[in-house]
Amino acid sequence: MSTAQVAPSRTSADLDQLCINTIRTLSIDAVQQAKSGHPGTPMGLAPLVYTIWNRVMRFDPQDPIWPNRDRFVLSNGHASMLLWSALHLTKTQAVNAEYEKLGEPSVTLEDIRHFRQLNSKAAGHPEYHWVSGVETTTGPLGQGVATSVGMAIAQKWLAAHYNKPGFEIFDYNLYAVCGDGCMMEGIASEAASLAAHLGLDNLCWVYDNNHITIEGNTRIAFTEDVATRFLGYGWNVLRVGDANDTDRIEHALEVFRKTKGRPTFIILDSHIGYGSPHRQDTADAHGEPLGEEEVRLTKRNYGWPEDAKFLVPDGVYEHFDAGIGVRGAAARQRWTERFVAYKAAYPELAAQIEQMQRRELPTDWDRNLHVFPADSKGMAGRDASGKVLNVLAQNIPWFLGGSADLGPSNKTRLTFDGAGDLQADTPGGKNLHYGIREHAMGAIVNGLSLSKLRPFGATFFIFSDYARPAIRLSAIMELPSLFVFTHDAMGDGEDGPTHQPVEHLASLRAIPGLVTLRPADANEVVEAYRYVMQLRHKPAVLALSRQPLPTLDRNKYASASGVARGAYVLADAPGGNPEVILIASGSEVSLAVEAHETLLAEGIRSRVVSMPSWDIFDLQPQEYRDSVLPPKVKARVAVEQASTFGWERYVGTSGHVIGMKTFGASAPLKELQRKFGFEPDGVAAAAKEQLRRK
Ligand SMILES: Cc1ncc(C[n+]2csc(CCOP(=O)(O)OP(=O)(O)O)c2C)c(N)n1
Ligand SMILES: [Mg+2]
Repeated sequence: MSTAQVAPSRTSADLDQLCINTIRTLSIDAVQQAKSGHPGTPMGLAPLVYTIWNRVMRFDPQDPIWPNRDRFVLSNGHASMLLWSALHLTKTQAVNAEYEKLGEPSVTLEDIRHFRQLNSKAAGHPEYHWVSGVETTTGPLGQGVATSVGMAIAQKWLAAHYNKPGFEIFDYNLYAVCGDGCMMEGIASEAASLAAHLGLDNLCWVYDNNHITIEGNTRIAFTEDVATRFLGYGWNVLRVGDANDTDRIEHALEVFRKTKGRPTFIILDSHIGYGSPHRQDTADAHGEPLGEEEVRLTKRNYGWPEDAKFLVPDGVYEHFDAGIGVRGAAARQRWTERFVAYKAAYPELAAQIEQMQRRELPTDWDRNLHVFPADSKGMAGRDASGKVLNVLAQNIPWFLGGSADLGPSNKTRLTFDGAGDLQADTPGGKNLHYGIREHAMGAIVNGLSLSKLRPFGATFFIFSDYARPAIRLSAIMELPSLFVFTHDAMGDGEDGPTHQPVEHLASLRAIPGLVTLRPADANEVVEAYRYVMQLRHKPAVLALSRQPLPTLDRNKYASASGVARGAYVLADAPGGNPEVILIASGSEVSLAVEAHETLLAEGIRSRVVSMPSWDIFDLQPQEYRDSVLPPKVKARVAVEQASTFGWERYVGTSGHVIGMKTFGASAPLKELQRKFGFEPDGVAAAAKEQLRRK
């Protein structure tokens, strides 16, 4: 049915209400059917989502990856039915991982009928890589809003680099919806503070001020003045007193779009479970189905057929089509024409945009990467990293990043001409200053990455803990986010146990899909970067040393290109028939090499395996893995200045692990190495002990 056929019998306001109630009832029915999920918030926020999508957002459902689309983030991810309804009713199209349109809807009514069931696109929470039209995975409260700050920084960065007079290639806005939970989580505060500092006037958060969380009314734990807090950050704070008033919502969103120099925060007073006679304004509306009888009563309240399930009344699809459909298609059409002309005028810039969208790298992206000569004094991992970062950021125009206030220690500063600082008045800078906000940094890196830039964030390895939830999400989302963590072990000895990572490698290695690399010398650092830059759908963590590590003589030992296989034979017994294997990563590799030389001199056939990455090694064919760690050689010693947790998988139950079983201590590194057994003699002795027991 066309819009023209529907319109005469109903006013536009009727149709608005019909669409809003469709979102509500789809959500109610889906949760009821699944016997699991959150009906109340979609019931309260349906008018908001309707207004953003159908009246305001510049988004073409026919092409959900159009680069200049407005982005919508549902930070209160438990209200996922809002998003599934919006994607379904707008007939947003599916796109695959290779950015090809599949000619099918992203979310079908069948998916909604199977809400929260295996293989349904309507999953429990919005999942980025799984459903087209989901801009970021949400569920852990606070992550969505923090990620939206990264997206907003990215928009400004892209505009600064690619917009030209007469060619507004990037001028999109970011809308994030959040609830009390997001407001309480610290990450939101970190991100909000930075967003205002950077004057992100392309960013609008709408706060669902419904006074309800799981345990009841927010008065039990959350009584601060949120408006004053955001005014303090420097946001433009607006209030809409009635979540059902779509005109007021639309007006507030208009004020947002006209506001320059600061982000906008809209406090929306709403009622969770709106329209449910016994559940409205109660915590029960948050997390459980309404129940059959209450569903009926609620539908009666909405003037909805009481027994209808998953009903999309005539005129609803058409009304969305006439709203977001027409507006989005026209906007994309105009942009596409603009881009054709832009391509003619600025072919190189246009080519960059196209490569970036496909997550490709420019040709010669790895030119001028260093080859470090052998040097027994060597170089710290962080110093080698700093040199490599400066090459990569020049070769890859959209590579950028920074540190959480530890740039001088992380050696992450990009120092070449034109790199610049990213600030409110210089949004195209390549050096970000996240401030001491590791958690928001992780989410912002993800937001930049979702916007197709190649970003990195840095801090001490110990503080990866402060960013871990965002790192985990980068892995779930399959984003090529890069985390550069220095001071990877006890290298900052005197700082003591609060600053010495122990369990961090094990903990990050346990995250599925995350590549964790701990390079052994300057050339391994180069190869580690070469590997991670080629990842299109995986995040990576680099754990780098603070202290100098000898640069190994690659004429004598194997090439560092073995890093690309996760582990490789660095030094071997004559003839390649070892009786004992020493496995190490990072700073302990040179230690293992020293022990190896001693053992060789004593006639013991040892092999050294440098193992910068478990994750990459585990991806290699069995044949390769067996060639590096021959199954018949049971005498094995692993050395790593980190928790011993998990090393059995490489040394076997009879092997020996020299690692950390306690926290470290405050003392000069040399003394710590002695105290905790990280000395060549100890490694050699462990190898001999292994052989004796054989
Ligand atoms: C980091 C995090 N902690 C806890 C939860 C579990 N959780 C899901 S929803 C929720 C309550 C959220 O309240 P609010 O944001 O006000 O949402 P509303 O009930 O109003 O929809 C909690 C605690 C979570 N998803 N993420
Ligand atoms: Mg709430």
